[in-house]
Amino acid sequence: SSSIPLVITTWAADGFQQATANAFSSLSGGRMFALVEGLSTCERLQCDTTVGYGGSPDEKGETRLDAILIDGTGMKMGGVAAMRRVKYAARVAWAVLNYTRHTLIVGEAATEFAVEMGFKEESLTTNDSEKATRKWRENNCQPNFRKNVFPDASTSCGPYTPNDKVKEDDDSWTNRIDRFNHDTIGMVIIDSKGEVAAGTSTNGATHKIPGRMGDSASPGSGAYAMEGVGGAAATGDGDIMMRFMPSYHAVHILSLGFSPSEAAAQSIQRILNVYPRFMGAVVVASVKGSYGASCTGLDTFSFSVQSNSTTRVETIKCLP
Ligand code: SD4
Repeated sequence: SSSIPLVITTWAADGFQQATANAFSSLSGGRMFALVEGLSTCERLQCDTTVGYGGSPDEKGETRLDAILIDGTGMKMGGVAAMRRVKYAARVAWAVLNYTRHTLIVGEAATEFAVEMGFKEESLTTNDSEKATRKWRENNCQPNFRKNVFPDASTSCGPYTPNDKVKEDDDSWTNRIDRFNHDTIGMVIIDSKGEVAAGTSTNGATHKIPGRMGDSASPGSGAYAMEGVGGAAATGDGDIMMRFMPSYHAVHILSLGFSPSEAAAQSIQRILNVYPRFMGAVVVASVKGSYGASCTGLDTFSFSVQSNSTTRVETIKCLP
């Protein structure tokens, strides 16, 4: 089916469906407002614990947030990365987009900017994220994003013993990280005039090195939107995916006249050619309201989509 307006969102757990529904019902406030409402729904609900506060603690046990908003019309963009101590990353991204001439603000300074803009500063740590950090330290800090054996002053682990299940020459998450613990919200919106917006929000990768920025806040990687063409958003192994700008790539393929599903598949395949075991998915929508997705590293991938009064879930088989 293809009709507009349309909202398509990575993943399909309840929170992601609610985010889709909230975005759709907020469209009267404009596509960018709808996008922020959608993404911040997941931040509030801590969708699958991988969006918003209290999820994916870094090596120090702290949660940091990445988010971006892109308006295909006029190519407006705003985002934050590795932002500490502020819960609503998509709303801070909105402030970057609307109240600055910048595109991305990162780290500690993103927190300062947010506070200046009136956002509340608070800890993002929860009992659950503390427990995850404690368990990780008890497990000799495995899985670990550090490749070589060297003292890690930032944790109590000291020099760590590489997990022998880990193939040290493989950069992908597949061997290191719980496959299901990475469910960034990525959303593409086509409004009733066929204008496109896309964005993401995530707390990134569990036990990452503090300050690691993933794909989600990176233009062209986590999301992309092109006026008159469509938009895309990605989820998965961000450290790998951001090397390929999969959202930009998918939208580019779409602009050549391929279908959204074909554009998504080509984008995923290009990464697979280099990293045959990465985990990731891309959702794509055209300004006409056709949509599709592609994935790898999982058997199937489910996404949420809405173009009439009900939010539906679709499931696709992933590329081998
Ligand atoms: C990241 N891409 O920070 C995010 C995580 C993710 O689904 O998408 N999870 O690497």
